[in-house]
Amino acid sequence: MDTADGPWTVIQNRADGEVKFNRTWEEYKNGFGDLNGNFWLGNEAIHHLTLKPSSLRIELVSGSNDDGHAQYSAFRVGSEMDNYRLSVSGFSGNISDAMAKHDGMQFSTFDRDNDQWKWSCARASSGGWWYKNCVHANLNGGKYNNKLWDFFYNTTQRCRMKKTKMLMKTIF
Ligand SMILES: [Ca+2]
Repeated sequence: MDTADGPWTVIQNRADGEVKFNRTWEEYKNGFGDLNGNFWLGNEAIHHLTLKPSSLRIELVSGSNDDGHAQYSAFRVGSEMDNYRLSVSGFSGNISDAMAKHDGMQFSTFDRDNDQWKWSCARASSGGWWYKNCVHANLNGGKYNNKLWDFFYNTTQRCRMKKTKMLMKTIF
């Protein structure tokens, strides 16, 4: 996909509520949805893609139709043995660095709880993500209107996103 010095590989896209994101560990592992519409590429594929040095770009559209983006110069997803642990750093963008608090977290789904909360963040949010305790950014919330980003605007703590897209590219 050609955008902001691409080519980038889209790893997540949610433009409408056609595809449900409340999925099992195996589904998040292997990917689901429609590559021409709403989908999660799959943790296994993302892990393998990020074996090479990679960057991450997140493009959001708020409920008020404002565009925002966050970019991370370093992005890596660990192996399944490490529960697809997230590493993100090197933030730039025009919204807050809401992913920072998910840096270093393992992936969780409703059937596999690897978060740091006494209950299950994935069950509470109905989607798989790198939860900590629980959500500062979560683009995979199971309910379509439950895609969240902290401080998308300076003034409001947590905003619901209308559209979300996550892209990655290898750094050559
Ligand atoms: Ca837990």
